[in-house]
Amino acid sequence: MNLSVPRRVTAVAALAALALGGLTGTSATARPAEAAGAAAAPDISLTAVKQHLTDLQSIATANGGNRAHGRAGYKASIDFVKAKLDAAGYTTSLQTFTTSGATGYNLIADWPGGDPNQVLMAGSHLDSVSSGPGINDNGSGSAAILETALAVSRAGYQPSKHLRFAWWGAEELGLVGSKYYVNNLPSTERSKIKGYLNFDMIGSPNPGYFVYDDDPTIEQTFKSYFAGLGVPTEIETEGDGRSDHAPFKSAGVPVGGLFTGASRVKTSAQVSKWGGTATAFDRCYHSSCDTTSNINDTALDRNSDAVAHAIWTLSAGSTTPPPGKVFENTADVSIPDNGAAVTSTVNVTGVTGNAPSNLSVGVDIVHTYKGDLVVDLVAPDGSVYNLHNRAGGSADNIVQTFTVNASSEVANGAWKLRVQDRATYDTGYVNGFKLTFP
Ligand code: DTR
Ligand code: CA
Ligand code: ZN
Ligand code: ZN
Repeated sequence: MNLSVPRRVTAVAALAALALGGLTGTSATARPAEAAGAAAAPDISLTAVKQHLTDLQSIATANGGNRAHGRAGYKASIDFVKAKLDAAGYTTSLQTFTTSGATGYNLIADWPGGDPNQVLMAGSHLDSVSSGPGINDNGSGSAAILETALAVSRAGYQPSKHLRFAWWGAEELGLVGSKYYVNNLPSTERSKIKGYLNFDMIGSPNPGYFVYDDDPTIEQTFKSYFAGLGVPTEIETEGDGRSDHAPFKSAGVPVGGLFTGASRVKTSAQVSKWGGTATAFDRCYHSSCDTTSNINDTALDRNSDAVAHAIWTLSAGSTTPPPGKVFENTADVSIPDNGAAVTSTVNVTGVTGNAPSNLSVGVDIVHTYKGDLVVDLVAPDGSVYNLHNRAGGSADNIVQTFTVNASSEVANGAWKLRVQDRATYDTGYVNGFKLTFP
C-alpha cells in the first residue's frame, strides 16, 4: 500500500481501443469500462439463468431423463428456447439435418437490425448425451446465451453489428449441427460473420475460468472482463476441435469463448488460484448426475455476465480488426511485494524494419492497489518506455492497451514488460503481455 501521492504518469501511453468492439482498457475492480460508444451490458440475472436450467431439467425428466439428439427431450428443448425468442421479437428459424438415423435441429435466432454485413454470433449446443439431462453440458451455455438474448430484447439494444444467436444440435455426436450450419452457409454469408462466441460448459461445479485463445480481440475482451472482477483466467488448451467453435474457426471466422472445465482434474496451483478441490472440474461430465445440482452458481453468474459483456462490447464497433502480427506471453509472473522488478518477455520475429509509431502494447496485470506499480516496456536494445508510474492509487489491476511510439526501435528481438512493486503490502502478478504489430 502506498501512502505518498503518486507522481503524474509520464507515459506516452494512450488508451487504444481494441478493434472489433472498441474496448478500452480497464483497471478498476468494478465491472470493466465498456467499449467506446458501447452501451453498458446489463447484469444477467443468475436467478433467470437458473430458471432456464430448471425448465430444461423438467424437460429431460419428462422425456426419459435426457435431451439427446434424436430423442423427444431434445426437440422439446428446442421448442422451449424457440418459444421464448419468438415472444421476445427474434426472427427464428429451425435448420434440420439428419445424423445417426434421426432428424437434428439447429435453432438460429436473428435480432432485427444492425449491419447485415457485420454479424456477431454467439452459440451453444443444446443437446445432452443420452446418459443424462446435460444441465452443465450444455444447459449452462444454452441458458446463458438465451438470457443474454432476452436481455438484448428487454433493452431494445440496437448495436452497430447484427446479432445472431444459435443453439446447435448433435454436438455430442461430433459437432454435427454446427458443422452442418457452416458447411451449408454460402461463402458470401460466412464472410459477413465477424466473430463467433462459443459457450459450452460454463457452470462446472468445481470451476476453472478458461478463455479460448483463438482470436486475440475476443480473447482480450473476456480476459479484461474477468480482470475487472479480479478473477484470474487461463487459456483454454484442450478446446481446439472440442466444441462448436471449431467449424467456424476452420472457415476463417474469428472465434472465442469460455469454459469452466470437464473431466480433467484441477491442479493444486489452480486450486490456489480459483478455490475448489483438486478433483475433476465436473465430476458428472456426461453422466446422469449432470443435473441442476451440478452447477456452481458463482461461475454461472460470472460467465453469464461475461457473455453479455462480450456481446455488448464486440457488437458496438463497426470495424473488423486490422490484420496484425500478435506476439503474446500469457505465463503468470509473480510480482514481489516492494521488491525487485520482474519481466515477461515476447520474442518478436518476422517483422521487417522498425517497430511502428503506434505499437499496441497489451498489459494485463492482476494486482491490488495499482499505485504501487511502475510498468515499463523495454525494447530489445534496452530502451525504456514508461507505461505506468505509480498512478491509480487504490484501484486494482492494470488491464490496458497502450500505444507506444517505438519507431526508433528495430522490431525483431526480445521485448520485455518490466514490472516493479515499489510499496509494501498489496501483491499480484503479470497475467499477460501482448505486442501487436500492424
Ligand atoms: N466437447 C465438449 C466438452 C469439452 C471438452 N473440452 C472442451 C473445451 C472447450 C469447450 C468444450 C469442451 C462436450 O462434451 O460437449
Ligand atoms: Ca450477474
Ligand atoms: Zn458433452
Ligand atoms: Zn458440451
